[in-house]
Parts: sequence; structure tokens; C-alpha cells
Amino acid sequence: MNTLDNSSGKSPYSNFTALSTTLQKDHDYTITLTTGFSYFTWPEYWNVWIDYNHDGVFSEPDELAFSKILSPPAAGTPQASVSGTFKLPPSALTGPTRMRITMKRNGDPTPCETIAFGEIEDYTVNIVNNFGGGGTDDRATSLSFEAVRERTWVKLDGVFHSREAVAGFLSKNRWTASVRNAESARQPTPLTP
Ligand SMILES: [Ca+2]
Repeated sequence: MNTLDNSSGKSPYSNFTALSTTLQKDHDYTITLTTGFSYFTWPEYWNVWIDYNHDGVFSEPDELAFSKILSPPAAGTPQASVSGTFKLPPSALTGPTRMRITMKRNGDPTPCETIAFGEIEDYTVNIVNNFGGGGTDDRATSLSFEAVRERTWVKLDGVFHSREAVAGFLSKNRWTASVRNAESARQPTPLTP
């Protein structure tokens, strides 16, 4: 999904929150979920939850970001995948956010349950606002850099964005910075500090 790609072994619960990817709001993302089978196959119900409001609870149905049922392939098939697209709602809070991926055999998983035949994996998605399409961002009139915990963050329209959202800058008395989205690098926006 986006820049996140993780293969995991069999485990009822895995905490991969150290792994993260940056997602823009109001943008279509493709997610692919793969089940491994020993030999026999079953329908596998996949649900992906994102804690949009940062309250530590995955609420149904608002925070169910993606849901799909994998039809069982022929016995002996080692792996099968489902994929689709999802979009973050405008109301999602920005910043690091927990994403929970649940998979359950023969039934729809809720966000909090111990699954006898299935898996739960947690990841982090860093939610940012949507910058729109390519080209020069005319709104970048007040761009500032701040070092927070040894990382560089960019403040644009009053909202902090992570270093990954920024491509390059020059020192001395003139900065050239650009903000890019997943598809296209923007033109540099010259700024005088
Ligand atoms: Ca929540």
C-alpha cells in the first residue's frame, strides 16, 4: 500500500507500528492483502481500520477503511490476494495514526477480538492534507522549517508536514523548497526567509 510493503509470518497479533507510510486525504490508494495457505483454503475476510479521530478506538463503521472477502482458491494454492482502493475522509486528523489490518477465516472480524484462525497487524499511517494536483503551489507563501526531534518539518498553511513531503532546500539567505504529492514533484517555490 503506497510505500508500505510488509511480509509477515504466522502470528495472531503483530505490532508493526514502527512501519509507516504517508497518506494524503481525499486521494485514492490501492491496497493489496495477501493470504498464505498451507494447503487447504478458506474464505478469508479482510478488514482494514484506521483510527481517524485518534481516540484509540476503531469505531464501526466510520473507521473501517477497507473491507473485502477473499474467495478460497483451489486447495494447494500457496497464496491469494485481494486488492482495492480506499480514500481517507476529510475529517481524518493529520499526524501519525494507527491502522489495524484484520484477517479472519470464514467470518467478518471486528477490530478488537482474538481471532483463532486469522491475524491482526497494526501499522502507522501518517495522514497529511491533500495538496491537489501538480504545478506550483501558490499557497506556499509562508513556508517555514522547524527542527522537531531531529526531523525537519515543514509548516504550510499552518499545518506541519513531514520531511518526506519536502524535496530539497538551499541554505544561506535564500531557500528553495518544493512540496510534492505522491504523483508529481512540484516546481520549486523560491522563498526569502
Ligand atoms: Ca477512533
